[in-house]
Amino acid sequence: MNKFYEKLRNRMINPVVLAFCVTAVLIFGTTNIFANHPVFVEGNCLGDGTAARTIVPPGTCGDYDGDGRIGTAEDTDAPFDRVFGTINAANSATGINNNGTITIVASGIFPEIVNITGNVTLQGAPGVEANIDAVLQGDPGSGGRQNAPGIVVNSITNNAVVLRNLTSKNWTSGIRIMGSSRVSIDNCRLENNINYGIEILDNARVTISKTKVRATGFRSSPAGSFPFANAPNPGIGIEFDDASSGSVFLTSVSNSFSTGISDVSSGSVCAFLVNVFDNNSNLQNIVPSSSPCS
Ligand SMILES: [Ca+2]
Ligand SMILES: [Ca+2]
Repeated sequence: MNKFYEKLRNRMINPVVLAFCVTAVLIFGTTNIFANHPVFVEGNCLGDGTAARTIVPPGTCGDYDGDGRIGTAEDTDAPFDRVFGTINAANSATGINNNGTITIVASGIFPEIVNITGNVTLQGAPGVEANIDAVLQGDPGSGGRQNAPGIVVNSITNNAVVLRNLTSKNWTSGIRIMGSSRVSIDNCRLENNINYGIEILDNARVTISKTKVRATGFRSSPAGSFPFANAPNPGIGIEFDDASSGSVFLTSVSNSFSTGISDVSSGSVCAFLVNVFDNNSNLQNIVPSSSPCS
């Protein structure tokens, strides 16, 4: 009889082992399952301050899924609901894990430095104002953010990054692209960035289309007022540097402190149907093509 119970006990799963297995599945299994799946990011309909980015009455403008949470509260309630309140949480291991599509589904100001290192599409849904802005009213971090670039892409050759229907403003560079990144910037707006609207470095290849770059090098802020007290460095709308290459199509660059579109790279840069006005000067080393870039 005792031997019977001993055999039975040996065939039962040790409760400690069982608990470990369940925990491992919860931690590792679900994370893997949800990587590379599309996720949504809620805004707060451009409301002011930081207070309205946590718990809100359900149905508050921006609360896309109606659970009464936006901002960081939406990041932490149940990460696997695929709805987030910040871009960085959406891009983290509990979101797409730098591999997939992030769609911003409610208008908002996102005071976040966004680092993209994988195969990522970051986009505002049609009609949504997705404003990645160093400045958030009432947030003491605004001063520090204004001394940093906003969207930084540093990816590899075989990844394709898409930035679509976004605004990036009040940074040192609105968008900085590095490494061997392959990036498409479509229908974006860059405003009041001090050094560059779009800065393209290293071996990156970038297609810019239907994009507007405004007032690069002009801003009054705690980080310094430009260009009066602190000259921008250099205040160029779009620049291709190092060995980068790319094309600029149906794009407008105006009111830059320095050059509108500059090519100082060793790679090839083509511009077709560009509108440059009120820059100093409008174009450097670029002769607009009379036919589509190929
Ligand atoms: Ca919500
Ligand atoms: Ca959530």
